[in-house]
Amino acid sequence: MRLLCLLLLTALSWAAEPSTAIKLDQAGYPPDAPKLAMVVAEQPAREFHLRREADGKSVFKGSLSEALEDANSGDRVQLADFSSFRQTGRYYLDVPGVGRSYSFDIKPDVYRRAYYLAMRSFYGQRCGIAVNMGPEFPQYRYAECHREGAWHPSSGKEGARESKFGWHDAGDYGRYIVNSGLSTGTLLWAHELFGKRLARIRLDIPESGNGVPDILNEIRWNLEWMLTMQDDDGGVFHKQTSEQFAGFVMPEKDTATSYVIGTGAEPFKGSCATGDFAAVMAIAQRAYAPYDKAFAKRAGDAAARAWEWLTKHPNVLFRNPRPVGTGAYGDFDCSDERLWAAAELWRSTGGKAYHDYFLANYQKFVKQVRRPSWPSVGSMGLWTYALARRKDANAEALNAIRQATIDAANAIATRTEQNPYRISMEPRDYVWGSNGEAANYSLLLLVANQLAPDRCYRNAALDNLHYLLGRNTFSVSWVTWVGTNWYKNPHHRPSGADGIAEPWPGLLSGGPNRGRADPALKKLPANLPPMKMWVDDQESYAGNEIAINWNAPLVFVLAGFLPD
Ligand code: 9MR
Ligand code: 9MR
Ligand code: ZN
Repeated sequence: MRLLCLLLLTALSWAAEPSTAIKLDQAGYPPDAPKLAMVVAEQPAREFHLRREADGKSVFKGSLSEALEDANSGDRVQLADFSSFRQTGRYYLDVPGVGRSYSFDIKPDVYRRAYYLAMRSFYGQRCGIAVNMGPEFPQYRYAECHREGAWHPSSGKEGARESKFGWHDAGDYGRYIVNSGLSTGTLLWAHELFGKRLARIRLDIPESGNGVPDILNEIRWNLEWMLTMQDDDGGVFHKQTSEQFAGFVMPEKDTATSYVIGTGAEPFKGSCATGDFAAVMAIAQRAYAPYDKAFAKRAGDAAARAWEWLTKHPNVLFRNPRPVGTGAYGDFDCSDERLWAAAELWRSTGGKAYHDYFLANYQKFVKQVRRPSWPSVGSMGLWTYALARRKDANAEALNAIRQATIDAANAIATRTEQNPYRISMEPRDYVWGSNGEAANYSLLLLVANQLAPDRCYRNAALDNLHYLLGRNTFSVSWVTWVGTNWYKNPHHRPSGADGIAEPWPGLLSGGPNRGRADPALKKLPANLPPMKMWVDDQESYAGNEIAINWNAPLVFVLAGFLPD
């Protein structure tokens, strides 16, 4: 009898191991949102059950769609649609002949935990201060790092120099203004657009409880570093890193000098860095005004001085000076950074020179509205102009921006609805950091939703989030500690060097990279479809590194789907 019970129990789906053939958001779904899962099986399956995790009871039953060929992954995908089921709880899908899925939640604040971890991961990137992730993540800590700073010969100066503040860029310990700029700007925008709901969320960082929203407390750490990178003449140095990448050691064990690195020739500062800096400091000026007037003024003054420098040096490009081998973030065109700076400065101050510059230069960018990325921030400039809702705005410019954004969002939303995995990604989008591209598609859609509210934009934005949290060919959650089957081996020095098996929390993997630009990816079969070009291997810096410019749009999107 006992044996019989045991046999019966194991035959029940809730006792079985989850199958990666069923792909869904492992965090889950908000009750009022569409709810789709994907099934990729050798033999097409016919039906599915939604079952309560607690007792395996079927609460919803549906038919699977016919199988669709997916160009991104090469998978044959069937859809399980349980959108009409709205009851809060914890569930799994059971597909007869295939297996059961990972468990997931349906609830209004289903992304709250993911937001907390993803935003708090910036604290785990802090440079120049001891970091301790606290009782929930014991041993996840390091001592004050990279305090030995100096001017690199390429900066036109010499000698020692203070080194403090900022976030480590990624899996490496460099700090790069260009990438910091878009990342910090994106987070500041999350505060501006969704700040009411975010202000209540305590991030358990050293400043928590000081009366300032924690998202602003965390961002301040990086702003303080960016401010140290501005020269007396207003220009901003491109980056601060060691000459070469460190080995896989903890931050405090990387004792190489942290150099302020310049272009190697007059004027030593770079225009893209200075433009990003001006834009971000202009946002900071308005974001911090209610909390710290002196800091808001400091940021605003720094932005204005950076702008002045930019008018004299509009296109000084940065390339790594010899013998520097760290990240280059070498942009070819700084006119988009300058447009963004003009728009943010105008939005914060109403200054006529900024407005004139914007109006004389925005049209080129209206023709190419696109998701932002570190070398391409023109749309940020357009959108902030439209989101400013200032009385002195030019009606023609507003209409053009609005219409171009709606056109872009319509095309993306339509494409997303037709994609078997319900993602905005096209095969060519699987570049280095493709998961950041997916998140930035959602950012575009959520901004469009601000300018012209439309359910389709929100749904498509949410679809890309589902992809990142498990609804993909690997059934992997690309955010550490979120969902069940999250990836384990990011190219992230603290995760690799701390002696703890599990990686640091809240980190988004760079994602599939069709360019196979690292040794681990090169070991994969060459003809894999782009979505399959990924491996959970620490050696894979082109597919499985983490970076602040990928986590920032993730935070933005998660914030967009938190309840008010
Ligand atoms: O760790 C580095 C990572 O942050 C960069 O994105 C990547 C590409 O620039 O380079 C990584 O460093 C590798 C170096 O380029 C080559 N030798 C191995 C290093 C660590 O894997
Ligand atoms: O995100 C960057 C990607 O767009 C580039 O193709 C790649 C190679 O230049 O560099 C990426 O940025 C890395 C930076 O150079 C160094 N820190 C880690 C970044 C993420 O891999
Ligand atoms: Zn550091």
